[in-house]
Amino acid sequence: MEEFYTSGHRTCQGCESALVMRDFAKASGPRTVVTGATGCMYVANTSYMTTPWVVPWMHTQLGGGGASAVGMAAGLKALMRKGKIPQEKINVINFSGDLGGGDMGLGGISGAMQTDYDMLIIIYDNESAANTDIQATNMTPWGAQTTFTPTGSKKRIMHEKWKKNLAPMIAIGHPNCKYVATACATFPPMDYMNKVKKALSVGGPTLIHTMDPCPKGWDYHPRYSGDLGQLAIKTGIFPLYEIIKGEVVYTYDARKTKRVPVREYLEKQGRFSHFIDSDFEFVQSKVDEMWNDWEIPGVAPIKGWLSVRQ
Ligand SMILES: Cc1ncc(C[n+]2csc(CCOP(=O)(O)OP(=O)(O)O)c2C)c(N)n1
Ligand code: SF4
Repeated sequence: MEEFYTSGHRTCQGCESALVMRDFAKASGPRTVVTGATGCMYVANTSYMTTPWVVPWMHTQLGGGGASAVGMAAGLKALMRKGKIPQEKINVINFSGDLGGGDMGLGGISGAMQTDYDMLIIIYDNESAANTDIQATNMTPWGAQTTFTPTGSKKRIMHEKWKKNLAPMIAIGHPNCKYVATACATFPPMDYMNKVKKALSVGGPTLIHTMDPCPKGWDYHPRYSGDLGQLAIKTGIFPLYEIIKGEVVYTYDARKTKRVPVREYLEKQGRFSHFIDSDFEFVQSKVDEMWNDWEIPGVAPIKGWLSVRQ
């Protein structure tokens, strides 16, 4: 397969977000235009006269992912209608990070998901605002150390929130969005690229949320990025699925497979080096709850979120 994200970037060694870029470009092919929100994948991917992008690429503001994709899709449609460019399928893809897309740009992405334009939004999730030196976002996992949430002698756990559950929120709240998926660039092999292809062929707005190990922010040697992605899936802490027209399809079924203890994933990362036994046990209990007690295992705890007053 031809490459459309090649050499010339300056992301860290072992950066899985860079692989998320490379693989979506490979899967979508040459008839693709890309918009990228501010973040590592903008800053480390472009300096004056240097870029790995072979397909047309545009930077957009940190929270501007959804609006920029709508604008691009609408612009292409208008140019085709006026006969200024040939009628053909051009893939419109935006990538936004967990802060840019999952927090700041969520309103614009919500708006984009209710349009009729064909576009794919990829939320690449390295679980921090990595570009500005690893600050916590709402997608940072419970207990992780970041520059906003360092451990201390008085308070060991500074980040006490559970990770925002982005993909189901998009799927449940946006009836015009026919395809939502979670993915990891390395595991299972080809799964992510197949999901990109599917998202681009389904029609209308679509979204993929990827889990991206980040050696700098998670504090581990770059050689372990692939292992950590795989462990995130095998422990069940990051569920893998597609939601196609309202139907959940597990692409790694952690209900049926014996889950690896989550401690094996957490203790390989410096950001959790302050954990004591009860912290590992707490995270394990939350992961078990996701898979054993949620109405849609690993995806949505309907009764856990909402109840009806009797
Ligand atoms: C409106 C606005 N606020 C703050 C910034 C500074 N800033 C640039 S990149 C960034 C972090 C982005 O984090 P994320 O979207 O998670 O992407 P990552 O850097 O992790 O790839 C911030 C806060 C900005 N560019 N624009
Ligand atoms: S800080 Fe993390 S996301 Fe940013 S370039 Fe380095 S490995 Fe990639």
